[in-house]
Amino acid sequence: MSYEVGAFGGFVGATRRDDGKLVHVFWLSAMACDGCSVVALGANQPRIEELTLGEIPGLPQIVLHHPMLSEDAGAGFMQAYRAAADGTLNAPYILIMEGSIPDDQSLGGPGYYAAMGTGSDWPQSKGNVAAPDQPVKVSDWVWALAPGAEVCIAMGTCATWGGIPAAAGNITGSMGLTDYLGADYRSKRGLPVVNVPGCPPVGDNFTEVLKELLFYFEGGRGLPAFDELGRAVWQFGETVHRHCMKAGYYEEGVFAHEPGDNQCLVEIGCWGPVVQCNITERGAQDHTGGCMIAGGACIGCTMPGFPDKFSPFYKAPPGSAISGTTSRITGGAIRRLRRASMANANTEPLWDKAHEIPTAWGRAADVTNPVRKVNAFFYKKLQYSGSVNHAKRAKQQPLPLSRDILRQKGIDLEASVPVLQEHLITREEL
Ligand code: FSX
Repeated sequence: MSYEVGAFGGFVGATRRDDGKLVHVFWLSAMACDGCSVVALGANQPRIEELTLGEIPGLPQIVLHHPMLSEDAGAGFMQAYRAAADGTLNAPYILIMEGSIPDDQSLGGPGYYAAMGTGSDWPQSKGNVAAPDQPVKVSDWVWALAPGAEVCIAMGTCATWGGIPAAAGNITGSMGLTDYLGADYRSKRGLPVVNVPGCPPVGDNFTEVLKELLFYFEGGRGLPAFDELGRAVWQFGETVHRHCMKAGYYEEGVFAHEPGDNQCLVEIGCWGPVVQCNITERGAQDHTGGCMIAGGACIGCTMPGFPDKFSPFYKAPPGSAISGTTSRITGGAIRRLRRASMANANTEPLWDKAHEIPTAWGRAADVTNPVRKVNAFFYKKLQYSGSVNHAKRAKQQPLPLSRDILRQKGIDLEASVPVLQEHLITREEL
């Protein structure tokens, strides 16, 4: 029996595009917290809706079959899964795995840890895996659907490397999709499993990979660059630390004492320097949020070793003792030198010449300080060597005659409200 393409429900609200170009996307969920579904719904580069409505030029419309998002339920919902597993879908499809896959194939009976549909939804061409009224293991759907898929995408760390359900002490024998399908697995298009790790992953990382693969399948672009573990190179080729907004603190040897502190979090358990993840440049959602931006240490959730190899959480990684101490020594010296340059750059050439900073905002820098003057002299020598010396040019400028105009006009400035009595922090004290 064959089914007309587009006869299945799919995503709520999707109408069929005129050109009839469709790719079905089958979502399977096993040992998961549903976080991956939530972040996929929050993605916006591209949005799931843009894909399901077929709004991206050059891409086919996708028909998303998702246990929680599809209009259909029960046997109606399972109809498309059955056709795909049976080879009668008559349309290309992609398999998305959310959550790790439990070792329930080895239980030797009807016992299961994660199931979807019943035996009556299962294609008999694939053998008999469950009685008509009994649940079908998700692990059965995976082995039945993976070989015919254009590509299998493991969504989230549970699906990629096993994640939390595969942590030490678990009783389910859970594993990632790559482990379940084995080293020889290739999709219909010849691709090993594509991995989008993160617990949960950045939603945009998933929709972006899906979009790039669809472009590739359509012949519009070459195969996206994936690393030796099937991760998108442009998403996971850099470490958290390299793009972290707190990395400058590390460089200057300044460290946080507790979560939420503004400084580098490495001494309170941040693994960012060795973790491959793009959350520091992409944010959690809509280019906002994300672990370090929210003051939280990186606990390595995108990495194959997560969680066991990154525990105990919030204890400084052993390697940070050496790198942190080195950074304190070298970074501390660099920080002081930078502060001196910063103090110099924080004064107008006019103030240097007039030997005063005309501000009532607390204690401004003392431009007459001899140490500061000597420092500025040598700094400028180096800075302008081989070029135009703007410091000299600025010195030759006459002082503006209308400087300090209120005093010149005899306006009484003593009657101000005393709001500035509190101690203001100067830049030198930062
Ligand atoms: Fe796993 Fe997905 Fe961690 Fe959750 O559903 S990747 S537990 S945050 O998000 O599978």
